Amino acid sequence: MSEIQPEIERIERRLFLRQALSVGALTMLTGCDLTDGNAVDRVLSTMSKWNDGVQAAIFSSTRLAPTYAESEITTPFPFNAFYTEAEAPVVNGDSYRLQLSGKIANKKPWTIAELRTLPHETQVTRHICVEGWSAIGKWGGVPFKTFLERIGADTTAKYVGFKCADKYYSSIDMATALHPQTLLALDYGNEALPTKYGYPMKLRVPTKLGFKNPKHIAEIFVTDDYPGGYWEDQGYNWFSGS
Ligand SMILES: Nc1nc2c(c(=O)[nH]1)N[C@H]1C(S)=C(S)[C@@H](COP(=O)(O)O)O[C@H]1N2
Ligand SMILES: [Mo]
Repeated sequence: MSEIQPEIERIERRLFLRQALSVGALTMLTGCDLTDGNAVDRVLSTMSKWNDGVQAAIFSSTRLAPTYAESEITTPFPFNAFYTEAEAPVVNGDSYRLQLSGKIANKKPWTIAELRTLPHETQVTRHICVEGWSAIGKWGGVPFKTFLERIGADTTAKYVGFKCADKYYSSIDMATALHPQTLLALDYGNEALPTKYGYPMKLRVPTKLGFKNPKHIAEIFVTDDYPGGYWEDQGYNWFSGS
């Protein structure tokens, strides 16, 4: 520890200097002071998009999110959405068909029963919401990589997008879609997802923040065109790794 201490101090000092510089640079480069809200927003948005690239570059497709013991599960697991729990969409499981579009070879819609014939895994992981809470839960479902391969998704494409029954939408990078812990979750605990947690299906992505875990998925699409998302389009950082 004693040998690496000066090195740590050096790095901290450099980070500090660089941060101090970037605030000044923001004013200098843009020619606007920090009271010009729109200009500042544009700069921050550009920085956030640049940050997406950095996060994607350092994202490791093999590094796993921490997993927990069942005894550590948060009970009751919190509900969250852009509306109240009573307003969560009630999806009819019998008539439900998961729609597929974009760069996918076999776009045949899937029933829930068909999805349940695919390989099934469970995970106990932590969900982290930008609103300032986190909770440990248990989800079960089909490894998303298995599903993408099964439908003949073009895994060289850039994005996988999601449209939800409640008009929510989101999208993730292909590397995250193929990550071993990314799950097309059909279950919460040992039972089918209840309405509040996203029946009949949500994407569980423990390597990303909560808002990148779409519930009530109605359609999945594969594309090279940036699809954005409900919160992403309001300024939340798109990559949002956890
Ligand atoms: N369809 C849909 N999915 C959604 C949301 C939403 O409003 N609608 N909210 C997101 C946010 S911000 C969070 S924190 C989690 C909450 O999931 P939970 O209710 O299972 O805790 O769902 C995410 N997925
Ligand atoms: Mo969230």
